[in-house]
Parts: sequence; structure tokens; C-alpha cells
Amino acid sequence: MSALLNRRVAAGCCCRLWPTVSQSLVHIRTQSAAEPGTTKADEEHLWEAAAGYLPFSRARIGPFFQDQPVLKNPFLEDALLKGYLRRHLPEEAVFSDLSAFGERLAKEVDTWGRECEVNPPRLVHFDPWGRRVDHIVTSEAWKRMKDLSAREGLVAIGYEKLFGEWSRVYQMSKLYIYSPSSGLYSCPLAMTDGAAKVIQSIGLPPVCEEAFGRLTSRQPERFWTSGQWMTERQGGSDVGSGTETVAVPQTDGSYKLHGFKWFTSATDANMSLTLARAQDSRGATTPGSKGLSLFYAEVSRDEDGLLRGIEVQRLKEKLGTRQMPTAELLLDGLPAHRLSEEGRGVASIANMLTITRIHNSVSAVAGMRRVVLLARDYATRRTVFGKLLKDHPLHVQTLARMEVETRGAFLLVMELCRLLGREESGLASQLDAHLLRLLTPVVKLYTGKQAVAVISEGLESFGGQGYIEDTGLPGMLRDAQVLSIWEGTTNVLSLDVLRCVARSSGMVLHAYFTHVKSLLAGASSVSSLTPAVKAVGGALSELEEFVQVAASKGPNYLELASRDLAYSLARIYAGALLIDHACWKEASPHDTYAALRWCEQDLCLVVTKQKSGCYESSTAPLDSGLVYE
Ligand code: MFK
Repeated sequence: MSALLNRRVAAGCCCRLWPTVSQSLVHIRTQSAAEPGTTKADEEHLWEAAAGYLPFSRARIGPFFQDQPVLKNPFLEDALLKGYLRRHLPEEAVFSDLSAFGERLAKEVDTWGRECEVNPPRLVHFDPWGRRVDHIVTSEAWKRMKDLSAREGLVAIGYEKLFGEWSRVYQMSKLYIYSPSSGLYSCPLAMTDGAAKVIQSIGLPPVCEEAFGRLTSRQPERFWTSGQWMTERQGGSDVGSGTETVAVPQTDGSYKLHGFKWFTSATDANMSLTLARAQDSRGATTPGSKGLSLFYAEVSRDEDGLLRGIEVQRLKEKLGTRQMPTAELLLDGLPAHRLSEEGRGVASIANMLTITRIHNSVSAVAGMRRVVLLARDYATRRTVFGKLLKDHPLHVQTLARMEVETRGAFLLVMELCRLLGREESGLASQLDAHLLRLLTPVVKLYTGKQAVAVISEGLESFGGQGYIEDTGLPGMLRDAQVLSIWEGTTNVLSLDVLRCVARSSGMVLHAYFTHVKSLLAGASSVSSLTPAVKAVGGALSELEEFVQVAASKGPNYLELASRDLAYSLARIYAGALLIDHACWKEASPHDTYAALRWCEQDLCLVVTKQKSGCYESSTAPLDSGLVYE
């Protein structure tokens, strides 16, 4: 049968392509199809004779191999990052540090990041003799990331404050170029930074003074990472009613924690901040948020090598972020110290949430930037339809749209870092403080969604290769998907926006309007930016009107509008930042072009949706009817 098939093939297509190759030579492609009477030696001889003619055979798989995209120095390749720093932090030390680090990332560290993905952590529950050990085994690359993070000061820079109010911008710029190469080490660093911030903000209590020194150390042997154990089985969003962990007071003033933490990221950390309900003398606890206190716990082992007060139940099987151990933990008498006043747990851990949400935003924009860098490099290497991708205007239009999204997101994130730096240097005005509170959830939720969209688009620009696991590209999309989920989902953060508006009696919005207007005022005389200024100015007026109207509506109306409101706040603010950056005396025409393009979109989505009645009381039942039809 196969001989017959081979004859047909030979007589048909093969002989058309290679007329000098005889039919019997084609037959020897399959052993079973060899002509009767042909010896093995004859076959080998025929193979060799044919080798010059057969471009596809066991020995040859065709001469064409596509060049892969190459990661170049992510600092030197990033025009906007360099421009932003030249404008605000023109320090030679910062440029040379980022430049050298960028070189190392491209040449060495990026491979470690890949290794973290290929060798994910695993949990060893028992030693060979049956003793419970609960070892989370991580790759060598993951361990190297810890050393690197300490040496490079990826947390420390924010606390050394060598560049005053710009220290956070410097630190986050470094994390921004590092994050996509970090094999998700960016996550433990986020929580480590958040824990250091909490400990510092409550005045370095003696019980964790040593920990603070370690979290912010540049010495690898001293450096510690921290976890942030908030999520329990009843949910990660409604922490107030979902937390069941109890803290049993001990005679020495410390506590022992008993509970089940359902989602603990980077579980190989040295310590953690966590929430629990302190028991009173009768063993009773207070329900809800008001019963939660903040605790500090070290992760340690006893003399038998057992984890003190912790059992690692299992590691999570996640869509992405597989490089990082995420576990379910049974806390069974974990020694801990209360850091907050009783019942002030959520308010006290809020500083950690602010920091991790900023890190989340940094990672989101870093992922966007990385995929754009790789896609634009690839476009110089990949030929289709007779020319390089970079010479196809439609392809470049797509890349340019990704670039505009990335630029808007980048400036939003850097604005947060600028505000954080001002607050931590004691320079923040009331307006700065309000802006930081409002923009933290807005930027986190917006960039999380953008990252998924931009990275997904980016994968498409590699064609089928963007879908192939061992290119390392699909992992970028999987990892991005978490950015809109952890640290507060899009809807939970939209409600946080409403919460901070209400708690500040609208002052956060007042600060927002004031600041955007001042950014636009600086651009009023720049004619090339007029369409963008008009668009942002118009959208801002619409938003102000919306806020007036919405204030008189009930909470249900506001809740339905909250997500679109947050998107509008993000788009308008990013537009103003792009305009402002394009007005800088050393800005390039590309900065102007990016601002114009950004401002072409619907900047005030909430008004567009309001006009179509999306938030009216009649809409919710219609939505529900549609969903459950
Ligand atoms: C690459 C980097 C990535 C980093 C990854 C880290 C991985 C870690 C994985 C995780 O741990 S994911 C779990 C993250 N969980 C969340 O983000 C929780 C999401 N839920 C919320 O944010 C809820 O809105 C919240 C739990 C805060 C609501 O709780 P409550 O108890 O209903 O809050 P309430 O009563 O409104 O506020 C209590 C206090 O906290 C108030 O202070 P006062 O009592 O002094 O007035 C609030 O003002 C304050 N507060 C709440 N949210 C705040 C805040 N303060 C500042 N900023 C905030 N965001």
C-alpha cells in the first residue's frame, strides 16, 4: 500500500519538482517500500546519492529558519523612559545604573527568568523516611533572583532615598525594566516593599525592627522577602467578613495564629504580614472588618526541621505566574505579633495594598513595553509577502497603537511613583495626597486590563510562533492575566474609587480636576497639541458635569457607573500627562503624535454610557435578564 502511495507521489508532485530523481530513489524514503531485492547497503548508497537532491529528508529539514526576536538593553531601547528620567531625574548615577542593569538583563537575567518558568517550584511534603517537611523546592534561577534583587537594591532604593522625592521613580524604573525578565520575582519584591512600608509607617516597632533592616538590605545574605497573607477560603475581596483566622493571646504578649490562608503568594518568604481576629479573654472574636488586626509572623523551622506553626497544604495550579510558589497554608499555632491596634487591621495593611498595587501597575506596563520591544525587533527580522514586517504599514500601525497604549500607561504609573515619592519625602501637598489615594486604584485597574489587551495583540504580531510555549511568549499573556485579578479585581477597585471619593467628601475629585486643568494650561499655546488639549478639556468638562449629576443619584446608580468612571479618570489623566510630556522642551515629535493618538479615543466613557441610560434603575434588571435568559 505504502509502495503504491509512494509511486503516486513520485509520479505526481515529487517528479514535477525534481525530475532527475528516479522513482526508485523516492521509494527508499520508507524502508518497507524498498524494491524487492534491494540490500541495506544499496539503500544507504541510494540515500547518499539522493541527499544532494532531497531538501526535506531525515538529515535536512529545509534551509530556512526564522530569526527569533532579540531582547536588547530594555533601558537603552526605551525612548520614553529615558526621556522621562532626563526630564525629572537627570542624574548620571541613575542613567549609568539603569544602563548597566539593562545590559545585564538582556545578556543574562532574562534567561534566568525563563528558567524559573521551565523549572517551576514544587512542594515536597515528606522526607524519604516519612517525616513531614513541607519543603518548597525552587529553581536555582529563582534563588539567584533573590541575590540579584538585594544587590541591585530593588527594594532598598525606595528606602535609601538617595534621590529624595524621585527615589521611588528611580526604584520603579529599575523594577520596570526588570519585571518581565524576573521570572515573577517581581511579586515577592512587591510584597517585601509593601511590608517594609507598613512597618515603617507604624514607627518601626522593636519586634520587627530587625525585619525592616533585612527587607531593605542590599546584602544577599541578610535580605528577606515578605508575604502578604490576606485571602482565605471565603474570598480575597471581602476580607472583612471572609477572614476566619483567629489570634490566641499568649502570656508574653505575643499571639498564636490558627486559620487557613487560601492564596499565599511567594510562599518561600521569610516572614509575612497577615490579618486575624484577636480573641478576647473569653475566646470570643469580633466579626467583620472591625474585628481584624494586623500581625507580623516569621517563617521558621524548629530543631526537627518542621515549619513552626505552618503546614503547607498544597501549591496552587495557576494559569500563569507558575514560576512563583503560591500555596494554601494551614496556620496551626503560628507565633505572631500584633502590629496594629485591635480592629485596625484593614486600615493598617492599606499601606501595603497601596505599594503592591503600584508594583502591580509597574508590572503591567513593563509587560506591555516588553512585548512592544520584542515585536518591533521581530518586525525587522521577519519577511512576509515579499518584504519585512516593518515595511508593511498595517503591521506598523498595529505596533504604533500598542505603543500609544504603553506610553499612556507608563506615564500614569510614573505619576503614581512621583506622588508616592513626594508623600514619603514629606513634600506632598494635600492635593498630592488626594491624587495618590484616587489614582492608585484607578491606575492599577486600568493598566491591568491594558496589559492583557496589549500583550495579546503583541503575541499576534509573531504569528503562530506567538502561540508556541517554548518561545517564552505565551507565558507573558498568562502572567498578565493575573494583574487585573490579584490586589483587587477591576470591580473591587472601582468600588474603592467610590469609597475614597465618599470618604474625602469629594476632595480627591477636586484635586483631580485641579491638577488636570493645570497640566492642560501648560499646553494651551502649543498649536500642534490643540486637538488633544481640546479633547481632554472637553472630556474633563463632561466628567465634571457627570459628577455633579451623579452626586444627586443613589448609591446603586454610582455603583453601576463606577467602572466606567474609573476608566474615564484613567483615560483623561493619561491624556493630560501625554500632553504635558509633549510640551517638555526636549520632547520629540513622536511624543506629540502619541498624545494626539491617545486623545482620539472615547476619553469620557462614563458620559457616553450615561447618555444611553446604562446606570438607570431599569438597567440592572435588564442586565440580569440578559445574563440569565
Ligand atoms: C507584580 C506585583 C504583584 C503583587 C502581587 C502580590 C500578590 C499577593 C496576592 C494577594 O494577596 S491578593 C489579595 C489582595 N486583596 C485585596 O486586594 C483585597 C481587595 N479588597 C479590598 O480592597 C477591599 O476594598 C477592602 C478589603 C479594603 C475592604 O475592606 P473593608 O473592611 O470593607 O474596608 P473599609 O471599612 O472601607 O475600610 C477600613 C479602613 O481601611 C478605612 O480606614 P478608616 O477606618 O481609618 O476610615 C479605609 O479608609 C481604609 N482603607 C481601605 N482601603 C484602603 C484604605 N486606605 C487606603 N487605601 C485603601 N485602598
